[in-house]
Amino acid sequence: MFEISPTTRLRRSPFFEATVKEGVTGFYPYNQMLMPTGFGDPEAEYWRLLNGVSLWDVGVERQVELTGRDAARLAQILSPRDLTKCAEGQGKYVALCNHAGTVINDPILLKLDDRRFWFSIADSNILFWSRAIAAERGLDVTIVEPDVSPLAVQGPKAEDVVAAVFGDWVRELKYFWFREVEIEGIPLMLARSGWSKQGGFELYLMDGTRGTDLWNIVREAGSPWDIGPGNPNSCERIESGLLSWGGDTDDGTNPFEVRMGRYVDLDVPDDVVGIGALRRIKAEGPARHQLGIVLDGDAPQPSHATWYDILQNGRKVGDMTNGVWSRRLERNIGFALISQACSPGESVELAKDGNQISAKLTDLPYF
Ligand code: THG
Repeated sequence: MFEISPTTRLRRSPFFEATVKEGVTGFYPYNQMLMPTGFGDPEAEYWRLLNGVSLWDVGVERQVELTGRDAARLAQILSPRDLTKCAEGQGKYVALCNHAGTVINDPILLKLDDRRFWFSIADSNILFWSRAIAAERGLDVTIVEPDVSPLAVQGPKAEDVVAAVFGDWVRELKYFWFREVEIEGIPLMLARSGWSKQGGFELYLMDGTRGTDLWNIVREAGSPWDIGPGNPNSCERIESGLLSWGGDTDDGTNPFEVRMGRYVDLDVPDDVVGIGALRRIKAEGPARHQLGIVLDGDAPQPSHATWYDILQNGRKVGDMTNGVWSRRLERNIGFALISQACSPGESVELAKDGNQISAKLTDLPYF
């Protein structure tokens, strides 16, 4: 037996105490923080997200804040998506790429105003990356990780709960737009977003001392709809086709390979990092694409902790990057990062723990 030794290297979210009180059963590290991974009843947590409303500590989605005269310029230099039409109070899903066109993070960009932006990041260090690019380009911008921690309210009843707390105006808030609000003296940004396709909001808490207070306010307001704790749900997100950067991508994955081509504008200025490589990749045609893969058999497979080879006619053609027992399809489903030569409808074999499992490629999303 061993334990994780006490360390400041695994930071706690402002909602940590609240999740412990709720009976959190596991964590994994994400952005050098502890990310809750369950509350002991995966079945109930899944159906609550699909039919009701679920409350998630996603404080690990750290913000990288750009402030200053060149903040907008730097945001564009880092994102191969045209940001000229991004309005104040609007968010955009972007693929940050390196000079080779490899996706190094897939944050939501929030435009607070012309001189202030947040990248709400996935699990890689964009603080160092953006500081390095800003310094090399001589830009006038300050880059910090602010005291901001998202709390997600997800599910078909999320709107009722968030409206009960903040008012009916939230029902008019458009997808990925946000507004600054306060509740009981707690400052936050309220956005319509979240890593599920069941609808919902994210409350970007802007005072890390008030995490438990905010959790309790939403928890109590949600009791008529039977709100309960949850976390980003791997089953729902695979069924819905949502990408997990670092889980479904490797050190050579470009946006076109993982269905992010629609977030790449090839005519952004030439100083955007990676745009030259992306134009070249687009012209030559990317090597792989992302498809669904459905395994034969109706018994749940153990969860993934590694990629598995996908074979066709005995040759490796790709990897199954993530897989899960789909409670709606009652099949093991997953994502395939696979040669462009393979298409939906084709049969493949999955090499898993010494066995070969027959499988079929499908389109994404599943729902
Ligand atoms: N919310 C916030 N920050 C985040 C995430 C989040 N940071 C890390 C991670 N999640 C970033 N990755 C994603 C991936 C997908 C989506 C959002 C963040 C997403 N995608 C939709 C889709 O693919 O269908 C919609 C994208 C669009 O059309 O614009 O929502 O969840 N704060």
